[in-house]
Amino acid sequence: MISRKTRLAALAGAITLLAAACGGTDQPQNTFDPQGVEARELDNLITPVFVVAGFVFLLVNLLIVYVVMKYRRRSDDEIPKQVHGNAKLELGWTIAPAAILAVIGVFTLGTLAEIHADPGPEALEVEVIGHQWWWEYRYPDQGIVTANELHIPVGRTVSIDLKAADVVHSFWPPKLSGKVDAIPGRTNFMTVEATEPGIYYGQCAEFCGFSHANMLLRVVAHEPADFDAWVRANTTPPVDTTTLTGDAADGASLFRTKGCASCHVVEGYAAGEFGPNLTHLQQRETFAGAMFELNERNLRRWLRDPPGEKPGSLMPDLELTEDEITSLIAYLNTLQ
Ligand code: HEC
Ligand SMILES: [Cu+2]
Repeated sequence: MISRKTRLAALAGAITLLAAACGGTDQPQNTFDPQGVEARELDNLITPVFVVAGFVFLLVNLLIVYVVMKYRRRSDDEIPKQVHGNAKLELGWTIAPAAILAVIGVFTLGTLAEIHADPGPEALEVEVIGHQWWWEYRYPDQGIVTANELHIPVGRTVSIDLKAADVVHSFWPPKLSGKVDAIPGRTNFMTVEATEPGIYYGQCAEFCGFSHANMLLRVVAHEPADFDAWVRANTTPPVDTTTLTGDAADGASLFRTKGCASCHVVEGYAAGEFGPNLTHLQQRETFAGAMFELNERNLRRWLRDPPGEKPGSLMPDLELTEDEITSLIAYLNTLQ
């Protein structure tokens, strides 16, 4: 038998560990460290509600302890006082929580209205599409289609139309906003506005299959001028494949013969719509659902065996030789 004291100590230890995991503001996905307009609105609701809930929690638990101590059986033949109902008490503990919830409800509706406010004509429109297991970002006004990293300017509302290509996903950059589900066949709506430049981490927050845990995302917030530069880099005309030579030219033809072109778009060269658009691949810092840093070493490992690097990945192992991979990487390097 494990003694009662040991069990209590173990429980206390576990709770302390759990609580410690929530602390600190240096954690990249800490929802209690809001950095965006929407996240701050949510935080302004959550913090007071949490204080009230904490107070109720303490009160209820103190009362339980008090009642347990006061009315405990003191001897074997003692029968506690028998009571049946107490109208005053019962009314009290029905009305008090109802009143507290009503107040919280009013503030919740206010916050909902704030975060669902019409973003206005100045907003940047982005379509965010969840795929198993990566995020696609489309900027209809700029004509950009990219993946993994959502680039936005600071100080401007970003109006997001949220969709899903296959199953339900959930878009969640905790420091910028709450999570919103991406559901096949419908369009959900959310807004995001970063107040400081920086990289904000997030991830899919709705279990969506084998590599759900590897469906990461990044929101990169730029000063407006830097954002414009990013837009220019991602709208320059794509490489003219006919001008390539050597390994890059071999890679370009392998891109078609090995079937890459049936799953990936490279503007003007390949029109597959299944995987991420690769037209400006080199503008990204990460790939495969922001799981890997984009560099030659990681790309080589990826092309050797995608499901080996990312369990369940829907890009198959194409059994490429090392030489073919070298050529393909030379070609991918031209996708600036
Ligand atoms: C059956 C469709 C399919 C084929 C064929 C295919 N891919 Fe992919 N590719 C995908 C999918 C899906 C992903 C996203 C995988 C993930 O993140 O889980 C992907 C991801 C990638 C990425 C990372 C892009 C990013 O931004 O995340 C690169 C680079 C890539 N593929 C290159 C290639 C090359 C080169 C070939 C040909 C040798 C190829 N792919 C063949 C479907 C395919
Ligand atoms: Cu997902």
